Amino acid sequence: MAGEAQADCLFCKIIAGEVPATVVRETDTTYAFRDINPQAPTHVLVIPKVHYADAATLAAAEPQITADLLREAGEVAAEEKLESYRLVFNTGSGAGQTVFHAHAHILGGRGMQWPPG
Ligand code: IU
Repeated sequence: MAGEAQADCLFCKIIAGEVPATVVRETDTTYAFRDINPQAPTHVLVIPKVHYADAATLAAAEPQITADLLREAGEVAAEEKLESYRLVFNTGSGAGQTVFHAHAHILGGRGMQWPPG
């Protein structure tokens, strides 16, 4: 059912402590941890503890948790002392989404190009 932990979901396993991750912050509704394959000096993922496949699906079902997630992204950026950063929600495999549990990438600590590749 939407929102419930999925046995085959990597990020649900991270939340459950079944797959290791370097935790940066945790709240009642969100979890932030360092990306295992960082694409910038700072690369943190913020995820909701409830399972939804992508950010838009999460937002439609859980607007408060979506707001929590965005606020937490800002808290991570502040703690990591990022003056500027990129917040990315890859949505769909064509856009590079590989884990189908909603997540925000926080990327910072280097210059960024626009448009992204
Ligand atoms: P994507 O937007 O779905 O491609 O992002 C998934 C991210 O999850 C990607 O950057 C991976 O490096 C990251 N990741 C991780 O942090 N820990 C893991 O155990 C695995 C993937 I597998």
